[in-house]
Amino acid sequence: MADYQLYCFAQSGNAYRAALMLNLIDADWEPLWVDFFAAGVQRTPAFRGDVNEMGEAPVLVDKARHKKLSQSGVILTYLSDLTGEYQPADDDEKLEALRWIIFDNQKINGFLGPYRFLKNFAPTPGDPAVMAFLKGRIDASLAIVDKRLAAAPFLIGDRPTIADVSMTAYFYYPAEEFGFDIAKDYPSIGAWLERMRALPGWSHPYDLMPGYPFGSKPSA
Ligand SMILES: N[C@@H](CCC(=O)N[C@@H](CS)C(=O)NCC(=O)O)C(=O)O
Repeated sequence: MADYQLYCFAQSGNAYRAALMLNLIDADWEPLWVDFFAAGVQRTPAFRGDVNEMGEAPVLVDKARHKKLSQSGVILTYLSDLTGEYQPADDDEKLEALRWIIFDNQKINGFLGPYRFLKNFAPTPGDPAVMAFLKGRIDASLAIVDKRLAAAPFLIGDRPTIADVSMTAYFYYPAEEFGFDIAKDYPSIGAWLERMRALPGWSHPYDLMPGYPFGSKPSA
């Protein structure tokens, strides 16, 4: 059995953060597929009772240390503290990483995830006014990240940390799933995505996590 198990599914950018980190640190891990779309596993009493009371993926299981952790930011912090990899350099950088992880969760991928869900996966398409609101928030927040990444190769300076791993969450999914191309519209984010893609162990979300409930594997 693998050292780590990750409850996840391919379309989840939130889960991708944790899956990518496990790959980047070359961990021995296996995915446990959460059938989010067809079965709504995350809403079942069994999942909420035994896996995560919050009803969310990702959840990391560390077998040897008897830990079960949710919230991608917590999982990233745990794995980087444990291995020393992708770790902020000192206490000030730790706070800085936390600042960007929270900004990412709320303002970047916190809007991008629902936008993509409403566009592709929701039973009824998103109301145009809601989509326009979300797109406005997305653009305003992406511009902030783009400006930051125009000034430095990574979010906290010259090397990648967990803040960068977190921020990648939904950015590598195909542009058709958003209806706009983040890498093209925000060139500094685009260049940073290439730097992240070059890291040893990097893998695309659709190659890293299981489950293509809509029939075919979407092309990257
Ligand atoms: N802030 C959380 C977000 C987790 C999250 O919302 N995951 C989605 C899948 S992409 C989920 O499981 N949602 C279930 C629900 O909201 O009912 C994290 O970073 O781990």
